[in-house]
Amino acid sequence: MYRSALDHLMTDEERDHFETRGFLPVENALTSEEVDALLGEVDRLHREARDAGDKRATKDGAWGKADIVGLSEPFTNLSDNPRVLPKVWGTMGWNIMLYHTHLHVKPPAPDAEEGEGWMEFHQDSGRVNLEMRTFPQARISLKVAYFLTDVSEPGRGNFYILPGSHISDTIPISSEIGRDPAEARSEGIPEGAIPVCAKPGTAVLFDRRLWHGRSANRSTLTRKALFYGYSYRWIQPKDAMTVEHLLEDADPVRRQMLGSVVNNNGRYVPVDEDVPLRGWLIEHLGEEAVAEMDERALVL
Ligand SMILES: O=C(O)CCC(=O)C(=O)O
Repeated sequence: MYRSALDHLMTDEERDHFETRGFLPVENALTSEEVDALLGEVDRLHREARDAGDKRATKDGAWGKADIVGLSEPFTNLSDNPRVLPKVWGTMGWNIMLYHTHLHVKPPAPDAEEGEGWMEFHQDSGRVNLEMRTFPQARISLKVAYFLTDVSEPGRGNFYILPGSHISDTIPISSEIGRDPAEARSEGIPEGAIPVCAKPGTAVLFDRRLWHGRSANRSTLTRKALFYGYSYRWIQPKDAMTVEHLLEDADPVRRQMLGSVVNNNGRYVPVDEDVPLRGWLIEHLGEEAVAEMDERALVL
């Protein structure tokens, strides 16, 4: 873990924003070099998918791919991004790991019919939303959206959110909860939903309970974005998390983020080797700060 992470600890103001609104933008989460390298990787994978005959990976088609973290170094490096991970542990504590990653490419569709090109509003985690019968539900995970292209104006396929909906007991729209969201029409946008506008290199953390979707892209720019989901270590990964080949050489905190465990019991009752992040935080911030973090994790 880079020491520079200590310069990006979550402030009380940021925590309050995340807790009350359900999301937190982090500008300059990526350097322009990192953005370029990630764009290169996204374009390469898109090309490879097209060459392999993936019908969705056409020039004009929206295309996505999951389980990207182990596919190349620029993707792997985001697992413990020192400008972002401190915000994740700042809200969830140290017993965390990456449990899902995906990328999405959304080309312009200027000829689409009015209202087309949306992704249904949803909360993340499918059946959890049905089977966890407490209101509000527990957070249990969050995602970090990385925007690689300029979505600083609406109409560019922006990520859409309903601020505050993560702790509201009302379901803002009729939706088939527990199913993966599909492409939809814009009729299903809850009142009060807003586009997230962001420059390339911006990260946006969002609570998995936050109602969100993806909007139509009527601009001339293809939108390219990455999504990194962090959960507690006792959750099942949402994709294959193909990372075995990275573990031997990974730094201990990165190994934790990639989901390495000594044994399954350590997911629930971790020993030091399971959670090097805890040791790192004690070393750099002290026992008291880590105890405070535990207190916070208990109440949220
Ligand atoms: O691509 C987007 O803007 C939304 C992605 C999304 O809904 C998700 O990761 O759950």
